[in-house]
Amino acid sequence: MSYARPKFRHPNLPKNELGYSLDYYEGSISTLCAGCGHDSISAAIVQACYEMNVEPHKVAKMSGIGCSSKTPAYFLSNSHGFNSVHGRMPSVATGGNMANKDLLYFGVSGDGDTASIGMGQFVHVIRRNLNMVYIVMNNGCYGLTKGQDSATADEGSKNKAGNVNEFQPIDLASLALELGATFVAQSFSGDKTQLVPLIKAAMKHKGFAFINVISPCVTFNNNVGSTKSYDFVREHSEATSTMDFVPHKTEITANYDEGTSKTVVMHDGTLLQLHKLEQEWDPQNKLSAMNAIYKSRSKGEILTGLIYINEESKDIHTIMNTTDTPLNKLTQNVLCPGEEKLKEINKGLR
Ligand SMILES: Cc1ncc(C[n+]2csc(CCOP(=O)(O)OP(=O)(O)O)c2C)c(N)n1
Ligand code: SF4
Repeated sequence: MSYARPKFRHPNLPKNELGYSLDYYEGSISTLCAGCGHDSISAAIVQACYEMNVEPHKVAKMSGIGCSSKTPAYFLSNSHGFNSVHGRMPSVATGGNMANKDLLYFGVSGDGDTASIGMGQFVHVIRRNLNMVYIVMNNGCYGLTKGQDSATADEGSKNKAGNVNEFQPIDLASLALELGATFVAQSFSGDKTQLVPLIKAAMKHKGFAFINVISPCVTFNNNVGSTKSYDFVREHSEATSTMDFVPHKTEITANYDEGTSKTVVMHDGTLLQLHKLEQEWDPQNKLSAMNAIYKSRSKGEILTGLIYINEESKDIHTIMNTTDTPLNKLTQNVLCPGEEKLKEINKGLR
């Protein structure tokens, strides 16, 4: 069941460059549990799309199954959406993207959806560098099916029933890095200041942009002993840097000291300004990104922020040399060379 929002809005609400106010980017009223981290992530997506002047009809929201995968109903109600099968979102997104590369693909998944049933799909969508934003709303449990431990639950972490997880977790950020993801970030649902610029940068990245967001499940995994609870994450996260996202057309006025900040120029000229907390941090160095993740993990901390970016990234369409015109817009006379041409081709094969 979905609930409609009241239509009335104050006429003087601020508008973006397209003339839309923030509510134009919202979805139905959420039916998730009050306080669920996933709702904060939906709000961050709404904010990022509003501030980036995204045309909602040029967005495709893709998801699998889970509380997390329900969230596309709660943001961008004026966009396209496909709520697919558990763990199968990447292949549906790949199909959509191959047919129409002109849309902005937002994939939303859960740690169960991605790290268990969907793992095979996840690794291949990274390998292919599909041009999409892929957000995992990671709560370390299967929220929708009543809180069983997922494959990202930390070893020694306690669930609500008091059971301790004995298995090693799958670290999605380092796995994504290892598989060649060209944009890897990590954040916390309760940190909108960090999450919104990360989503904006991910939208601008040409290739697979992965954001692993720790998103506490207030109903089944917010207890003492859980490493995905609000308290634990607030006390144990360490940021790589703080960042500003500067759109292409905006004059750069921010001052920053050389040696403590780094500017990453994205393929369309937009800028990411990283204000480093760690002197040696270089988000374009994969080895240092790997090291930083391992270092944080060994201290029992969660590394947040932009962990890695490769601006030389070649997305699947560049690799496959597809036509500039999206495949779904090619007409029959372009696709079919005609009888005479076919005869000629066939002759050459005899
Ligand atoms: C093929 C299939 N297997 C199992 C299920 C049952 N199921 C529904 S959601 C879910 C896990 C959800 O966990 P997660 O992806 O972490 O999302 P969350 O609900 O925690 O946001 C499972 C196992 C299903 N719907 N389909
Ligand atoms: S069960 Fe957990 S993940 Fe699902 S809506 Fe409730 S708080 Fe969120």
